[in-house]
Amino acid sequence: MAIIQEISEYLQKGRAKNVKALVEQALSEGVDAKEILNDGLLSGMMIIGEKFKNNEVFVPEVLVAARAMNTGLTVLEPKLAEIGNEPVGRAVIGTVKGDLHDIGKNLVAMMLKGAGFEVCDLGVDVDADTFISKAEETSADLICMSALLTTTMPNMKDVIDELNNRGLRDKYIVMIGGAPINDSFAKQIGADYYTPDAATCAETAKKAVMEKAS
Ligand code: B1M
Repeated sequence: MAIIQEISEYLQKGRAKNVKALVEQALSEGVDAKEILNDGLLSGMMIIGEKFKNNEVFVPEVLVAARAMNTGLTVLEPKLAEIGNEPVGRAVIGTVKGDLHDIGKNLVAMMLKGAGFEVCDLGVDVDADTFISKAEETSADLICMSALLTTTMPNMKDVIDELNNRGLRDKYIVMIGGAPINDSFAKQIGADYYTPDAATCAETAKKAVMEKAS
């Protein structure tokens, strides 16, 4: 089996140690770092994302796969920095003010990373100013917000209102999600996209960034 394929398959099984060893071996054999990233790590993570979307795997499997991906990325990062690998885009992500739920948000962050985004995770209980300041500071393309409580959903609108107040609304693609969120709420508050799960969020984010750039 080609080493790249092996990396993808061990990643899908969440075998971080094997992924690390194989990435090191591939680099020492002269395999291109971008090929290891795109066809090994990211493609493995996209397969897991698709299976998660189709209920073929569940949260624990995604978490161990993401951990394996991060282990592989740690080995690869110095090489990627040397060759100046550009991310697909940059995202800031957080759970909105007043809300401490972070399991779904973490999954979305991992999937975005798995899709090739540079992700700045702001954590939980994030206010509008923090979302916007960090987006400005990191030259983000996307502002991604998660909410799990009906009482904190309105805080997503505060971020969008504040973007409008600062004349920055058009600069960012705003994506929202979380169990109580739906498409009509996204339209109502002026978000660009609602997506129901982490894998769809990553796919949509990729398309949205490409569309905006074209
Ligand atoms: Co809370 N909680 N909780 N809780 N909790 C819910 C959400 C609740 C539905 C439970 C219930 O009553 N049945 C309920 C909300 C009711 C409502 O508002 N309608 C609730 C409540 C009331 C509360 C407290 C108020 C309870 C209390 O203290 N009285 C309190 C609030 C604290 C606060 O936030 N201020 C509270 C606290 C907690 C814990 C701390 C105990 C814990 C959180 C631990 C943590 O996150 N680190 C917790 C948990 C675990 C839950 C449940 C059981 C599970 C949530 C979860 O992690 N799901 C939840 C009930 C439930 O949902 N069944 C519940 C798994 C996760 C993978 O799914 O986050 O939906 P989810 O993410 C999905 C999608 O929504 C989507 O992708 C993920 C899947 O791919 N997604 C996005 C998420 N963000 C996205 C962003 C995107 C796109 C997609 O774009 C940017």
